[in-house]
Amino acid sequence: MSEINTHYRNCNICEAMCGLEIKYQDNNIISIKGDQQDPFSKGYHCPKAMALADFYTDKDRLKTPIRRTDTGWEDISWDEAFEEITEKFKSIQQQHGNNSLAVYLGNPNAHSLGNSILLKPFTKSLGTVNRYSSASADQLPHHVASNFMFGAGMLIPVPDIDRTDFMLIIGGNPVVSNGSMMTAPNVIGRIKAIQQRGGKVVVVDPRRSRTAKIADQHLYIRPEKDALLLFALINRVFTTNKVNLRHLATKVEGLDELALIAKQYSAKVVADFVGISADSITTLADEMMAADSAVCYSRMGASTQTFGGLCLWLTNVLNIITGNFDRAGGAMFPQPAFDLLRNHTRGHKTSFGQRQSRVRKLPFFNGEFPVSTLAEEIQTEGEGQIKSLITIAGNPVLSAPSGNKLAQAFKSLDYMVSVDIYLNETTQYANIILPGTTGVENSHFDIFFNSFSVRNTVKYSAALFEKQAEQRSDWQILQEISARMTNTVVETYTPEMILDMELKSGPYGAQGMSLQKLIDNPHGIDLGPLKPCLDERIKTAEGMINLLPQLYVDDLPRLNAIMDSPITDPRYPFELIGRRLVKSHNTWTQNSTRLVKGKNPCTLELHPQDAATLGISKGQMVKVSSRVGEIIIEAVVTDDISQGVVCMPQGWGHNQKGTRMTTAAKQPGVSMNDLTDANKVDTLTGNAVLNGIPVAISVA
Ligand SMILES: Nc1nc2c(c(=O)[nH]1)N[C@H]1C(S)=C(S)[C@@H](COP(=O)(O)OP(=O)(O)OC[C@H]3O[C@@H](n4cnc5c(=O)[nH]c(N)nc54)[C@H](O)[C@@H]3O)O[C@H]1N2
Ligand SMILES: Nc1nc2c(c(=O)[nH]1)N[C@H]1C(S)=C(S)[C@@H](COP(=O)(O)OP(=O)(O)OC[C@H]3O[C@@H](n4cnc5c(=O)[nH]c(N)nc54)[C@H](O)[C@@H]3O)O[C@H]1N2
Ligand code: SF4
Ligand SMILES: [Mo]
Repeated sequence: MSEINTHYRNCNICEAMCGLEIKYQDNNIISIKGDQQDPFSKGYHCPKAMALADFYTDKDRLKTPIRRTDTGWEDISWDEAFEEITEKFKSIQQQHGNNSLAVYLGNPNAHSLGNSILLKPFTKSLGTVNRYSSASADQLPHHVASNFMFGAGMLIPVPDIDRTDFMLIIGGNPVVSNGSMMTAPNVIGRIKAIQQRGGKVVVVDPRRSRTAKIADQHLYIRPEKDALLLFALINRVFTTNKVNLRHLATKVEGLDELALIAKQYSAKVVADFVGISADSITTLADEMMAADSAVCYSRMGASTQTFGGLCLWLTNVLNIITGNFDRAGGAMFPQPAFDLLRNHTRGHKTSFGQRQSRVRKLPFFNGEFPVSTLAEEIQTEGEGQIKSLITIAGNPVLSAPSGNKLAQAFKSLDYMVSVDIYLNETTQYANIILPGTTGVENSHFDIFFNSFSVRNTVKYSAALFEKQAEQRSDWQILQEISARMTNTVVETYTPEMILDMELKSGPYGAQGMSLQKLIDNPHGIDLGPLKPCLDERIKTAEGMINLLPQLYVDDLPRLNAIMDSPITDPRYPFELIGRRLVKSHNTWTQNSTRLVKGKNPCTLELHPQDAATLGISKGQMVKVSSRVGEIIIEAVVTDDISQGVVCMPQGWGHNQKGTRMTTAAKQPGVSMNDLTDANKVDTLTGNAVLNGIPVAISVA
């Protein structure tokens, strides 16, 4: 046996970019700890990091291509797999047109250096416009707001959590999720630091989440009413004449028109709908305005709902008009070493709505159609119908709304391929599964999450273990398919070559930034706190912030309609919201033995009064039904949840026969997305609605 060695890398599971110190001997991981010398995470990590060792050794993980046959799955060679796949894709495209081939991209792509770089040329080589991803079941409204207000969808303002004096968190639970569209390792420590320096943290959520529990104040809100709350806060800024644009006074368009619109939404007018008293709303606005610096941060609960588009626009507006934009302690733009906007010119024409989805006419944006439309695009006959599909690192049968319907749609495809490490709820419908390398077998660099980071930092991690002879990386798989689809030779560039070029041409290139520099600094390099940089970063034609893009104005009648006549279907009197769990990541980490043990965490929380009315007690099995489906789940009675609202975890439902995730199957849970409804979307952005789902509850 050889000696024990130490390897440093960033964890690639969630957005927090925690630095890890891994002790290993030969090909065995001995321990995984937080890297104390990582300048950003400083030793912090969560329990999921340890699962990197489990994914590496997982016996269920696929290492070679497999093909579905009438009698089960068979191993096939890479060459045979590539040959069959490209022959099928080409012949289906020849018969039904290029767009009959679709691509679905899941969340781990954003956590992979190779995929982040290769996916663009890959999808181009397929010659189809039909691209879908988990982004439209997630953060799409953030990108739409940035696109219309700042001129680029990837120009995301991030809360300067380390310097703010007042943080308003709407629909986010960063203590559990470790932050999202806000890369901040040890977010719990950073929140506590706000309090220690005399600041205040307020959480707006229909549930007393773990973040709400450590906050200074928690306001229970009715699901999907955040746009009204945000308007009322903005209204208060205008009616008290406290608009304070600071250095942005000459950089903002649409202020007067916005004031007129906001007039309609006083705290008094919205209070009953929102479920928060008018006094509490005006006090919240006054406290935010009085703080030396403040920031409003809205996340999943605000984005994956019927008014996600409006919520993310209004969040930016609130930060701007209270003087908390592009300023320390407010919302700021990161300046990443790998700058996704390097070649993005000012006044770049937006792709939003350039096309519309074929069946439901939902907007195309950033090269994608909303995932809520995928099932109908497969199942609705006619010109442009999807006939074949490739999924890459995604599990939409469990992660997309109306997951059941999507499974039916996948069954009806002429041909399907999945690039994935597991035979799971989605990939079981593929004709061929191509397994990439994962986790510690891959080199790593966070292209996306450095762009959403609360501090400018940069780090590269080499692969810890060589892949085995029969294995291929995801990016190599993509390169091979591209070459065969276009009848060209396989490209010879590697993700590292592109990374090095980008680092050298990026904002720190002149100071010697390069891949070699990062290899020489395995703990990462701190590039300092966020700096005001609006003039440098903004991509609108004239360099102005557009406070009032027309598409939001056009969407207001939809918001007003809920005040005129709140739509409630008496058959479904409860509203279902989701939750994330500390020890699971979306749908795919549940095969780790150390993450899935102990009590079944897939339970339905309901308020004691609702439980009493329905005759439900703790531990009882209940039936939850929605317009699209029903599930049976164990009840937990708790006043953490608002009356009339129920809550269950997302990412579960590993109970399907055709899958091969043996650990996950021992504690399968049920899928929340058998209840969510693909027909219920934020029609402005096309984003999925995953919260506020009307449901009925009864004893099972
Ligand atoms: N009801 C409800 N639904 C939700 C949410 C919610 O809050 N509530 N959240 C939404 C959000 S925010 C997201 S991001 C989406 C996620 O939606 P998806 O991305 O579709 O789901 P994941 O569970 O992330 O699926 C990851 C897939 O990638 C595979 N995988 C893991 N690592 C690798 C790898 O290195 N290479 C390859 N090729 N495959 C790999 C896994 O086996 C799995 O099949 O779910 C959304 N769905
Ligand atoms: N442990 C763990 N960490 C994760 C993940 C995971 O699966 N597990 N997934 C990762 C991914 S892909 C993402 S995108 C991020 C998401 O990160 P977050 O957005 O921080 O995570 P969520 O738990 O979805 O938080 C949403 C919150 O919104 C609340 N909510 C629901 N409906 C409403 C509403 O109508 N209004 C308001 N105001 N609040 C509402 C919910 O109660 C919940 O507390 O987490 C990432 N981190
Ligand atoms: S918080 Fe996220 S990045 Fe950090 S160790 Fe946990 S899963 Fe990994
Ligand atoms: Mo996500």
